[in-house]
Amino acid sequence: MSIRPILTAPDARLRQVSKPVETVDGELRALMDDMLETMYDAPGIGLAAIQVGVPLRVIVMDLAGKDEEPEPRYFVNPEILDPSEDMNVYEEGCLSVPEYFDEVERPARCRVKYLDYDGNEQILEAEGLLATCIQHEMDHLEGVLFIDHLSRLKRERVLKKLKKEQRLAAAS
Ligand code: K1U
Ligand code: ZN
Repeated sequence: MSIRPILTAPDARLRQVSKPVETVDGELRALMDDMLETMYDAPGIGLAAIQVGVPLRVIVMDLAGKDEEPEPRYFVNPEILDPSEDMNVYEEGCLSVPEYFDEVERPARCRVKYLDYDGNEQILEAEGLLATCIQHEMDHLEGVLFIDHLSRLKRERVLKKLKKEQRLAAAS
């Protein structure tokens, strides 16, 4: 297993639409293992494959608290079914938009159809942070970042700050 570098906005690769996985095999499981290790190291509660530069429809998540047993979740080719009409607001962050958090409104509940780590089809009823996080990660598969849900003014301010930080880091 290894920790992979996480892409940071405004890297154009984060805007790609990820492709469906054809087979859940050893190579894909190695990618999911690396993604989970990368997510734990960051640390974060979710990660989409495109955030480590791999344009495949794969997500890992773990919402267990600091003092709880790890509860890794793997989603291959996830699809959102029946998003609820009632909405929920959560202050989101993103490992590809470091050190910025803001409120995003999303459906409060949804069902998710996906393949698990072994390639078996599963359906999950999601609500609360699980629903928020899965929708945030599904956005990554479409090349969408949580800052795209904010006003243009806020988004441009965040991107300008990130570009400046990247310029300064490259010059040092
Ligand atoms: O970049 C990502 O997609 C991961 C992101 C997931 C997420 C967070 C909050 C709402 C929706 C989706 C993160 O994990 S940001 C870091 C974070 O939230 C966190 C880090 C350490 C402990 C607890 C939370
Ligand atoms: Zn994110």
